Amino acid sequence: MMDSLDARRGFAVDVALRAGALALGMHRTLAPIEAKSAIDFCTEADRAVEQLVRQEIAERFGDAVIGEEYGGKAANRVWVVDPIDGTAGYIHGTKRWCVSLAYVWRGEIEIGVIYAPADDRLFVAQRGRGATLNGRPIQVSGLRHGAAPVIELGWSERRPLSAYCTLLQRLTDAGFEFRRHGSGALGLAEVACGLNDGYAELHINAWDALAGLLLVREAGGWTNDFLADDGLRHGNLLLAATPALGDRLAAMTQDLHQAAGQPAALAG
Ligand code: LIP
Repeated sequence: MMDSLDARRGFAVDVALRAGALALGMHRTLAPIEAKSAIDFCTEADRAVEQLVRQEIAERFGDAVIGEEYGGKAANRVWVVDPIDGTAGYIHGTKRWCVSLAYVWRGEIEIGVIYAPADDRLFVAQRGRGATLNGRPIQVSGLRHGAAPVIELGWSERRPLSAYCTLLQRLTDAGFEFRRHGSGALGLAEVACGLNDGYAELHINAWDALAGLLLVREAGGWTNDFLADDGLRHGNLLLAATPALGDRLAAMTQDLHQAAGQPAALAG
């Protein structure tokens, strides 16, 4: 299995780089977008990138795929794919978007790759073998900066805005700074390399989160058990941080996650 994991790691890096290049090239001639909701959109690039990744996985390994645009079913060997995470940023022409791929074997996240083509940042992690940014090892902040912790928050319509605002209040009461950038995958990658100290979202889908979760863990960080309660199919609360903040983030969010709505169904 180790050979197979090494082969899948190399494959994931290669296909993420090519998928990112495809999305970058398509931005110049982006056709009208499809609104999934008032704040959730899909472009032809989202679909083209996911189709590319699916075809390459089918031809090389034949593993199952769960993707944001075409859904899918869990299996012992399954890839979980967000073709463009940070779609709003992509549509608006910012650099804040990425391709996110995770490989899950028997319920464990074994490989995570996040590639942000617009600023050429390639994040790679393999379970038990560390995490890198553009080939260099990365580590969570450890709060070594000595300043106020910075937490990136994600939000979607799957949880009430009031719960998000309550969390903002709790963070500021605790003396934390907060940000929102619209890509959960990149937010997690930046926890892993110490550019922020934590990421929280009251509900997020597996395709946004799994690669980044492995990056944080392999960079010495703490995360919640996202895959519990069928998180792979239904999404879940997402918490990731430098270890010193884990318990505090959990205490600030558990009631908000449980109190708000039902888990979202898997797309497709
Ligand atoms: C995004 C997530 C982010 C969330 C956004 C959006 P998308 O995914 O990565 O965490 O806060 O609302 O869902 O839609 O850009 O693939």
